Amino acid sequence: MVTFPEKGMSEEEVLDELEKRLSEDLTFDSGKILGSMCTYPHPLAQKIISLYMDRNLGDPGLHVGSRKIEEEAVQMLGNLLHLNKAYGNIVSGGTEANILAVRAFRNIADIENPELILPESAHFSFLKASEMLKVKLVWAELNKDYSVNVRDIESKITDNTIGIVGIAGTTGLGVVDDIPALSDLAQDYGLPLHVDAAFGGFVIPFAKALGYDLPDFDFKLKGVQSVTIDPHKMGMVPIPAGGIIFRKKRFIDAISIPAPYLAGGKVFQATITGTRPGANALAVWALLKHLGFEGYKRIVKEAMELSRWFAGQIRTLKGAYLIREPMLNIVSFGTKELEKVEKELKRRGWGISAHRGYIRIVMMPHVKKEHLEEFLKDLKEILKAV
Ligand code: 0PR
Repeated sequence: MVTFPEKGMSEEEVLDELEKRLSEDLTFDSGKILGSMCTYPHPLAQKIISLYMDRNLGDPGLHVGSRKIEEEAVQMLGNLLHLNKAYGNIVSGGTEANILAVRAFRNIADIENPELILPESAHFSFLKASEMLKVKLVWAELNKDYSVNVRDIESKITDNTIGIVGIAGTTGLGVVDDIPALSDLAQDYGLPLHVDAAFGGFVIPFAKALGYDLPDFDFKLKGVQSVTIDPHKMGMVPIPAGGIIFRKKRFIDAISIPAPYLAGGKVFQATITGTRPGANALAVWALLKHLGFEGYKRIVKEAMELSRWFAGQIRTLKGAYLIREPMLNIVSFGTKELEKVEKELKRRGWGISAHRGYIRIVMMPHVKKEHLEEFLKDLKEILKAV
């Protein structure tokens, strides 16, 4: 039984115990974490968190400066996504961002049996949204290339449809759906389109600038009404830092709850969380300012090149095969005897994720070629033995 401590331990003892206990954790600098969408945060962001960890964006009347900085971070993200004026918040992650988009669509539609149409490849955060908001999920089929089948989406539109979801960087394969076609469809039917670019939002703009051929996915497309874009994934900001960006004020109005007694007077909260970290929003602002478009482009260049190299290596392996050509910096592959291979890779200390019948490798900034070479050596050995 774990009991509430009667007497306190010294600071040193506590830190010692933590250090010992956390030796079980895999760390990003070990080079062993290959399947995560998070990474070691940028040193500047770490500094900012430790300086400003007392700031609470739930009470913006107290932390007026922090609130203004959050607002600027939202505007910068909006601008990256081709919006002149953005509405939104820095939130706890992609899950909260997706829930907020569904909530806005549902509240605006205001119908009895709301339905949301989304790709079979959508992240499980929409299951949470569905359960909490009582919105029925209508799943749309995927094409052979694992992008969503736009015609199948169209065939599923009914009077109960409150909106459509497209994904720019799917969780498993990093596939970018045909967002331009989804945007046209949404406009034709007068429906809002939400783009889940939790992962891709910090990759696609920079990859496009580097010359990679990727579809438009953001507010450039008139049907897109909201975008999830997570700084705590490829943005290199510490957890928690997600982003929800809306095209129009009416979406944020639809999810705003008054908190009139707070220091700021006329305060509204359009987030799920009440008390929420200001420091992470400040870190988003700081990293966007510090790295700039050029800085993120450099990070994405390395990640994209590494992905192409790794995909080429997998192609030459006997007993392994690519699920599809990578679009972003995610490479997923299947193997013979997948379960055994996965188990053995994990036993050898590799932090990988395997689901839906394949192993997913995410070329996050902490993943270097030498780590992948080690991984491939192990993989080859294992494939020979099974
Ligand atoms: N949308 C997409 C497309 C995602 O891939 C994810 C998370 C989310 C939304 C939800 O974001 P939050 O987890 O920030 O709420 N995708 C990762 C995944 O499920 C999350 C993750 C991150 C998992 C790091 C493991 C890990 O080590 O794979």
